[in-house]
Amino acid sequence: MSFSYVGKVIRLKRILRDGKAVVFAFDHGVEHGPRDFPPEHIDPSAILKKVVDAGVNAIMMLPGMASLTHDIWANKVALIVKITSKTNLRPEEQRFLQSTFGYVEDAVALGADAIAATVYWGSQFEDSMLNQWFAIREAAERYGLPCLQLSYPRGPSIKNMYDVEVVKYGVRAAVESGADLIKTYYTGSRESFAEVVRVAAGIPVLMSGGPLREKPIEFLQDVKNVMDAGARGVVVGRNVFQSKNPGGMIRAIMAIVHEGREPEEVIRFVE
Ligand code: FBP
Repeated sequence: MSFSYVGKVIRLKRILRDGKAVVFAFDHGVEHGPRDFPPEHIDPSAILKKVVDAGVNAIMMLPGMASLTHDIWANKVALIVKITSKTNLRPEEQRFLQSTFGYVEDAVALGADAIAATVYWGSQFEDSMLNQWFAIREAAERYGLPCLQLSYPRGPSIKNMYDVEVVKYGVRAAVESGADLIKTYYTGSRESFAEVVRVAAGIPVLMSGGPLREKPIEFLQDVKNVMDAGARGVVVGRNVFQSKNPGGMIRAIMAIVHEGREPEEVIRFVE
């Protein structure tokens, strides 16, 4: 067995302890800008303390944020370092491209358990993003680091990025590009998401959270649906840090993902 294979297996297990995971996504300061954060969570340590205390499995952050907040999460949760990003300040036609936002070596130095990188399948910049993905994957392989791909079909020719056929295409492309974990969009129903899981052919699929749902129970229902469809968990940001009760949301999501509980049962954690 190669050392890097063993490293990957060990690190994946730190994220998917029982084969499933709840990951807190916290890269929005760059992807959307600080206006995404409610005033009480402008201070990153405030929200990170809440999600860590609530027992989240892993946090996905850009390198600078991981460095800044290490005293809060270190040795308590797994760390996924995302090394591609973009701002919404760039011209609209350039937003279907993510740029290098750090290196695999930065993630290694920070003690990461996995690398994350986005691929906008269908973008006019798909070719550059694939070059970036394979460079990242190659370096990560050397260090025994699993790669999570944010498989996001997006571009001028993609009319509906939540369409099941489009999401399936992106997920299958993620599998064929060697992703170890795949994060993608919810397709709106348990049945359609089961098709997404099927095309992943055994590679763990995690649901991407999306914009804040009007009522917390609606998001919890989405989580239940994807878990029933065979997903291995969720990567959620806004539905937690924009919630009135982020710790309660994490507890409720954890109970659905790890214990198979019903949304109606766990909504009391949030209310
Ligand atoms: P959310 O749960 O807030 O949707 O977070 C998931 C995520 O992929 C983040 O990692 C990223 O910052 C954001 O969504 C990207 O959102 P957008 O759909 O605007 O590109």
